[in-house]
Amino acid sequence: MTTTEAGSPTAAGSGSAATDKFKNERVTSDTSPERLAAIAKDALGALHKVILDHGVTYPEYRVFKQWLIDVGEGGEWPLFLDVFIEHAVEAVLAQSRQGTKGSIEGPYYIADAPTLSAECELPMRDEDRRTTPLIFSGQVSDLAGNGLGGAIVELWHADDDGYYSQFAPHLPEWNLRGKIVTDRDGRYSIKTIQPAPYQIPTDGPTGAFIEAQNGHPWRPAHLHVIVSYPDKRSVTTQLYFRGGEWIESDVAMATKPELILDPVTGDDGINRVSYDFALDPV
Ligand code: MBD
Ligand code: FE
Repeated sequence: MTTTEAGSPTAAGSGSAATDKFKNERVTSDTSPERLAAIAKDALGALHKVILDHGVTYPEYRVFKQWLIDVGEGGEWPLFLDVFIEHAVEAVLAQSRQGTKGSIEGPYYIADAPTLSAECELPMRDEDRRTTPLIFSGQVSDLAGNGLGGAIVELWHADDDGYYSQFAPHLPEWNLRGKIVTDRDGRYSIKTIQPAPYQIPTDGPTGAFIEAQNGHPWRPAHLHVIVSYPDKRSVTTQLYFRGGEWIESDVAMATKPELILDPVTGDDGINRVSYDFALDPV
């Protein structure tokens, strides 16, 4: 992973780490040749139409080609695709579900985080303890409201500086990541901290793409979750914080009104919020 002299993570660092992680998955899909041909025809056709409608020039075409090469060499395809494309794929999936609303996974999920019991604290550093604590509790149920004991809540999020463990070299391996097993009623209560908004790294090709069109590189503060249970459809989603900066202008277009938390700050300075998940049948 790349670090600057100050030890802070760079775009090349987080980008290529996301690429290395993804490459190891060796994904497949059973798409037929006919379906692929239809999608490819429409995808290229849409791009051809944009070129004609906007009168795209040769210098612009060549800059585009160079930029595509830079995204690949910088290892930023997972970052770029998950920020700008994934929300549309999630919208397709959402059409077939009734339970808790999903959202995009993003590039920073890591499977096999440490298993934690229903009432737990995510792994964190002393520095994290000096930021705003958050107790996130709730229940996992089926669509009829029956609690699902032994359901798995995988939770991962950025720290108060906006960095994810395993994508920023200064953080312990499993910092702010956990795989929580719900109690017999499907409940959980997880102590963690308030995450900060996430800034797309500005020093790589994804950041250059945003900057070149005077866009902003921010996502609102969020928690990532995947909730699963045998013989139920798992849900991959994100939870945001009411009033949080960038909620109305998420660069990844991944917020939904149903996914906004309203934490209450206690006299002890701890933010508490409850959120329940309902899983669709398979
Ligand atoms: C993130 O933290 C994220 O959640 C997404 C979707 C893209 C980039 C960084
Ligand atoms: Fe994220």
